[in-house]
Amino acid sequence: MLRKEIKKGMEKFNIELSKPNKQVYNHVLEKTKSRERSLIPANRYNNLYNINKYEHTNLRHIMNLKFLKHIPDIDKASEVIKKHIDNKNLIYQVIDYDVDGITSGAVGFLIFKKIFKYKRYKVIVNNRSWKNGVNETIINDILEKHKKQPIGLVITSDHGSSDGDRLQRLKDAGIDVIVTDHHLPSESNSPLNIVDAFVNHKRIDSLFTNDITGTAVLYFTYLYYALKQLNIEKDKLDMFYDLLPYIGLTTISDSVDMGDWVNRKFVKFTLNVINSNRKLSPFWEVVKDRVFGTWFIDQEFISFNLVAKLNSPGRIANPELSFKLMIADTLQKADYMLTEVEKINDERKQIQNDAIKNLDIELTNTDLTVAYKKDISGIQGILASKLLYKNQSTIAFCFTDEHEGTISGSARSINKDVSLIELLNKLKNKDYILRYGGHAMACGVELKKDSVEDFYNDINNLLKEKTINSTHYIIDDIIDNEKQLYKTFMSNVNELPYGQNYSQPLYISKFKVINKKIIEKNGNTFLIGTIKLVTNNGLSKSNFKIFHTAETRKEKERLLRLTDEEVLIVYNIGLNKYRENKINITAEKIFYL
Ligand SMILES: [Mn+2]
Repeated sequence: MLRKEIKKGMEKFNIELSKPNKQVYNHVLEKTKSRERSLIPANRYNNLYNINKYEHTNLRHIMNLKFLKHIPDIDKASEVIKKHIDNKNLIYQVIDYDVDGITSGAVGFLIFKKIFKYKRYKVIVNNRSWKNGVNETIINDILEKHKKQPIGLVITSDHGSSDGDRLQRLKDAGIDVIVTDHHLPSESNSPLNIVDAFVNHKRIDSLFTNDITGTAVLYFTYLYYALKQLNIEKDKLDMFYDLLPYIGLTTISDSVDMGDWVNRKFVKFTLNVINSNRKLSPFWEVVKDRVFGTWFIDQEFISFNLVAKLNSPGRIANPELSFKLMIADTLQKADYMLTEVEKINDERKQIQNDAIKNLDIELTNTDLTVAYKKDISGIQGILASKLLYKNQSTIAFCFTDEHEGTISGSARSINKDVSLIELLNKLKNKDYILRYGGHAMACGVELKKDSVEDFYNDINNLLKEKTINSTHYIIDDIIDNEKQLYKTFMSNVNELPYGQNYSQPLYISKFKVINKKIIEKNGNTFLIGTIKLVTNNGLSKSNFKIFHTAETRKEKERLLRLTDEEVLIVYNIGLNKYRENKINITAEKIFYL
């Protein structure tokens, strides 16, 4: 009868139960004997491909020539690298300023220094104010350096696939160029047929189908060189394995396809290694030192704590700091650098909180917020997500002046049905739109100065033509007894990692609120409290911790009136590391009966 009641509620609130793939379900059930565990992959995969690959291949099958040779131009790149190393030429790596870029620089530097023992290798870190990609400033800088001391080879990582014309200038100066990247090559300005090797698995002629990060592409390019040209010995290959946690870090930070068996291997390996007693690089050792409340570093810690910190210097200061932290050769240096990075991160938070209170332009209604503020370059994206909460609108854009004569902004949406990229596609012929890119939930856009109001009006008119449906939930399972909840919790842990295309499972249950605390902070409203599961035999023996963020003003007001009532909750299930490792219920949405 409880189940019937929950199902009725699901109908009323437009919640759908996922349909598991039978083949996947039966395959996993046979291995694990667990219904709860089998549901997770069966609700995410349509076939056994990734599961079979994950089960039957190990890291050794990835770290070899037979697998890596399918990445376009990887063999060509190894010949070029060999030529320049043999001639003892000066080699420069050019990296982007986000976590994937910075990490690719650290990995490149560490491989050349520690494994290849090659000293003439330098890294140039891009800066936000110079624009994205391999920009004019970087090219001019390299050409300037080249005049003083000849450079043999420039290698890009995590960018370069849209910089053909600029890289041509390096070729014209007699410098060899290898592009390693994972971004979709530009149609109009691809480096193909300009540079000596264009190592990018997103090229249309690519036979390599895994969705790996920029750091992984660079790492594989160097590993391929080591395997093919150096016939490296086992201890040196072990040193390549030691760098894998850096790949796992970027696999989490760049939100690449987490259903992909290769990415699952990287993240699983990374979490195992950094939580083991193995001696790690000073960077990882000091990161581990700062984890409080528990010894365990999980994906959540990496994305919300570590990645946020590492990105801060690139946002408001000099991204070289994060790079230096990652290559530090002593614990003291790493510790000092991490403290500096943390200071900048705190400063970034302060700037952000001040900015949201004192915006120069703020146009808002229930569907849309468009804001502008002077001098907040680098934090527009974070502010856009804060604006969603502050104004309770469906989408938000935040702009600032980054380059002369234009304003650059970031956009966020809370509703998958309102695709930002589709909206911008419809405005692409407006003369104030200069550049844009991104996807459904997050976008970047550059406008002519003083066009904020026109932009707001045009987007608003497009939104009026659309009916915005409230978010529709697809859940993994209905949970109506305590034993099932515990089994589901264990299954969630065993099926890690989650991410893009392998989302964390969602469940529905009826709970009774035992006690609650409402916290209002920086314009957000949070619920923390204790709940019990409603079962056919009354309430569960165990208490569970609940956490929830109100997304609309209406939800916030209802939360404030919440009593010890029974509610339907759509939730993720996890571990509360800060409260004696108890089961944590993170409510996506609370439905009142
Ligand atoms: Mn990247």
